[in-house]
Amino acid sequence: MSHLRGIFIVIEGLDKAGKSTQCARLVANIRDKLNKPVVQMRFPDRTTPTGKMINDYLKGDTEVDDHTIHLLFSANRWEAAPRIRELLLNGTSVVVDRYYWSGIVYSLAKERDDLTFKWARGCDIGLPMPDRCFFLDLDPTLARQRGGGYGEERYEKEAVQLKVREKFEFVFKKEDHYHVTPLNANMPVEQMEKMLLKWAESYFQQATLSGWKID
Ligand code: T5A
Ligand code: NA
Repeated sequence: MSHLRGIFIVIEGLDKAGKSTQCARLVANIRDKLNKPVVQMRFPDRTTPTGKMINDYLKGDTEVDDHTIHLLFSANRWEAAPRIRELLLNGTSVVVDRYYWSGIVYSLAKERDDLTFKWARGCDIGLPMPDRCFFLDLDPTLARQRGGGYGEERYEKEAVQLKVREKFEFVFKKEDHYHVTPLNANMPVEQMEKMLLKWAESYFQQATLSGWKID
């Protein structure tokens, strides 16, 4: 029996851009309004062994070499890759909170000559590619004011966030731009939610029309 495969959506952005809020709403809408099976995932997934090491690093409880932590973030995605592939092939859509673009830009923001784009991109080559990545773009001075301000985690500082935003721009220009739709995240939650739902709806329609099947 053949069926349509699931769609793979990534939500990217700076800290506090509204990614988790929108992922949860999009997943609920795909499930309840579009009646499609869907699963939500996030990176880093702090529950796995690599995720626990990442969590300790982000909390500032441990120091980890810059290349090593980059590889751990990447490994954290590779661990989940077989499941993502399997879900999509079985017709379940997957909505992911952060993906390899975050991996690249937070490492490039460290501005080390020996941590290049090519190196940072390399270890994620071969991961399942999303059908679409929405980049929630928000000025860090506005992001900072959301939800009671930045927390205590390693990158939650305005200077770091400004650098990260610059790197997102650089990376989206460099490659994969056709996979990425930048959205101005300085809008009410419900408005952004509607936009993302509309996109998902039209994508499912297109997939059905073009008979986007997997045996
Ligand atoms: N990292 C991650 C790497 O270095 N390498 C990698 O490979 C990866 C994957 C992980 C950290 O690790 C780094 C990046 C990060 O620094 P995380 O667990 O993903 O961090 O946490 P954050 O992304 O920092 O999560 P946040 O919760 O801070 O940001 P979100 O998810 O973008 O924002 P959200 O939805 O939780 O909303 C934040 C606040 O704003 C409000 C919400 O109610 C909440 O209070 N809000 C809005 N307010 C006004 N208008 C809107 N439209 C709003 N939307 C949400
Ligand atoms: Na989040």
